[in-house]
Amino acid sequence: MIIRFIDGRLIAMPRTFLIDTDTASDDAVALIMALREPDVHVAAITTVAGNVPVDQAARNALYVAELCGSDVPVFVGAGQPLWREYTHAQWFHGTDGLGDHGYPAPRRSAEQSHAVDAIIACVNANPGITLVTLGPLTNVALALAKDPDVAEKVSRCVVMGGNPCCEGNVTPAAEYNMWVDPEAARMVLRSTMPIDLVGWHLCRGEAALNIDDIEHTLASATPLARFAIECNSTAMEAYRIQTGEIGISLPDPIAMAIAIDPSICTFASKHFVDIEVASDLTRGATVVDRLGVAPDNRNRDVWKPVIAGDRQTRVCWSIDSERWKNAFYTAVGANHGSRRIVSTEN
Ligand SMILES: [Ca+2]
Repeated sequence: MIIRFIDGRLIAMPRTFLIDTDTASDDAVALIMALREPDVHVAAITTVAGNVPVDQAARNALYVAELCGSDVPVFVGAGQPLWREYTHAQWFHGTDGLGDHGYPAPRRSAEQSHAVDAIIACVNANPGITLVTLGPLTNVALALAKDPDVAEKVSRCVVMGGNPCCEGNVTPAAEYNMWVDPEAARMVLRSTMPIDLVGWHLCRGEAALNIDDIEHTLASATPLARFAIECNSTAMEAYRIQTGEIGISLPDPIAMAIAIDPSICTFASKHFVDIEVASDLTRGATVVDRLGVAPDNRNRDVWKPVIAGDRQTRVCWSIDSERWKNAFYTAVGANHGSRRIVSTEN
């Protein structure tokens, strides 16, 4: 909540969010969290090719908005990465990105404007806005290229993406959002926007919804609770095959929870961060200067473009899983009694 002094009175106003998404199953839950949060006004949703093709992403975003009773405008953006061949992740989320349960077409259509122009217009109309990115960074990179002043008008950019100092999920070296369009990711991370990086490592282990959490969610029997679990059915099985962990891993909702309540991130630190674009082996890898050696003489030339801006990325290393899950339960109407997390580790 933002407190403004208007006409001699203190007025509490919701914060304004702009969400860029490749709307698949975990994005859908993240959108529910933002659209259902009383302290947040979602000014626009922009869609990008990623987990699913961009038109499917827009359709899914419109459907989720409809479930939430929201008429937020949805814009269609880039249909492919800046230079790379597009690679979807329908193997993880289902052909429609929502587990292929035959959800009906949304009643509304996407807006006519391109998402890149919508980002520029929305940021200029709402200086100080919070930008939350849940997919490849193609749209945001294009917006920054077209209007560099956008960077200075965003007060906080929460990026779901990357694998800081850990394994990747789509290659051994990289997380999907960074890997799909590494050049765009590099452009955004090298911009002057204040970035909070929420990597995929934060959605694993006890942060994933386990069987008890899923049953707790379904017990509430709200349409949003059922949808949130159901649309992630394919993703749950893909996650089991990928990691051996049984549960629903929700990277985008965790990023959204941190965007809404920064204190859900329990430990973060600022570093120079760059994305690998040259190597086939490590394409899209998130390189974090965790020990602060980038400015040293032996590294300075390679890191010069990153260091030159003197803008460091705030990397989130850990979260409060109990509070994140309770934020999720509240958003989908399943908060019938707060739950304590019981570790399933031996
Ligand atoms: Ca996503």
